[in-house]
Amino acid sequence: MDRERVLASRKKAKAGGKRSASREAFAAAKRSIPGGVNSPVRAFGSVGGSPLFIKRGKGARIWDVDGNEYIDYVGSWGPLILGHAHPVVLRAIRETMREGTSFGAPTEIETRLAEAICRALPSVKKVRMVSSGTEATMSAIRLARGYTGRDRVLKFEGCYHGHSDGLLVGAGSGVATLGIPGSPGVPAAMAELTVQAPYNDLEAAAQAFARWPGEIACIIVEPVAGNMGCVPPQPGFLEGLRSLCDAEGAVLIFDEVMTGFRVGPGSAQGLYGVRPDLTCLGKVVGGGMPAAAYGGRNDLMRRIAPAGDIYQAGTLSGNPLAMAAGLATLEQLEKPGAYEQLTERSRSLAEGLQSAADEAGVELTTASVGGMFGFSFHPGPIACFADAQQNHEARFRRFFDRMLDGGINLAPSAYEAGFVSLAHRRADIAQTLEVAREALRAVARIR
Ligand code: KE4
Repeated sequence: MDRERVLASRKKAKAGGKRSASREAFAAAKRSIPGGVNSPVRAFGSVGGSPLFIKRGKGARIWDVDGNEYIDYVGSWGPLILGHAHPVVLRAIRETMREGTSFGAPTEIETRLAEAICRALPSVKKVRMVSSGTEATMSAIRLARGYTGRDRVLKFEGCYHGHSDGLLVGAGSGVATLGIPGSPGVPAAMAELTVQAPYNDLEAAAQAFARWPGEIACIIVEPVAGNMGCVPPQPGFLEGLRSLCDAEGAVLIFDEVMTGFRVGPGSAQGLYGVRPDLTCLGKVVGGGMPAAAYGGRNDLMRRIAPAGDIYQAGTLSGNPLAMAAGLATLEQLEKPGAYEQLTERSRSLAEGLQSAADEAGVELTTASVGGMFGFSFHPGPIACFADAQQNHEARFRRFFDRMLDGGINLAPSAYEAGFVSLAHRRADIAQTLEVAREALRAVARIR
């Protein structure tokens, strides 16, 4: 988006009528959809105001129903790693849908995507397709419990693995704590089976095993935490979890729904050189269509029905249109330089935000790993959820608003990561940083 168009967009933004159509659409949606959205974070609850209703996307940009243009760093929360409406992905979906949309019977395209995943991730010997990340993690945990005969699960505060009952838990008191229901409707009996420890705290993880010896079926972890901003693993953390699981006979599950094919060609397990027993995937592997997966060691996966006795199923699992979109996306990512470009774009954005904040005298911590990034209005360091919670909410809201007014669409929550795509050019990053410099000057006025 060149400067003139940005100025025009910003002038329009100042007109105040900028988002009336979105506001009307939101009012209409709330009459038939809870909260007016089909997933809570979209409602702008933590930044206030009315969410954008999106009309279309193309490349690094989206347009709302008022016709405003934005450089987009949400990218549907990660799947749109090639950018919106990529021609190769659209063509793959179009050609597939000519033959039909779904059969409830095996199709060869499912095998092709499974083979592509197994080629990319050496730890994954077999993989089962499902339709959402929630299904993937829920199924991987059921598999770990069935395989080990144990019931408890160890997760880390601030990591989000979807909304299945056992994973919607709040943090109890203490270091390694039994979960308490994180939502009405989650039975205490389910929540209690989930033990939580602080992210990056190996000692606390070890304490959990000491406190419940022989009871913990698995550790599930985001190898880069993307649901409390963007919090990388400290050196030795993932390796330590691997050793703990080996020593305790527990299954190590990497939830790579967000990091899978996002942080590198071998995902986070390839980037950090730690081999999980099971991997959960989503987002990028569906290329913007509903698809996710879980897979791993043969001796584990052979327990999954109908090969084995641990049940999991899904009407639209392996949907041919989603497989086509996922395959087309992974094929584009195999092109030389793709991950170097994604990494360069998100790093230059994070570093640019950091220097702009330093210039404005605003305390900011930024991070980037591969094609994902995060920032928090806090001096840092940020190693766990308790650190992430120090984010200055009012400053985040002011920043979010000024960026949106300037035509930059960021995640409407400080606890989300941001995403670049192969469609983001250096000029887009430069434009984003120009808007950020002004936004940060406004933020500096908030004490
Ligand atoms: P879904 O069920 O939303 O497809 O995936 C759940 C999930 C599992 N694991 C990780 C690491 C995830 O980040 C997610 C979902 N991510 C959120 C964004 N942080 C999806 C956005 C939303 O909830 O609307």
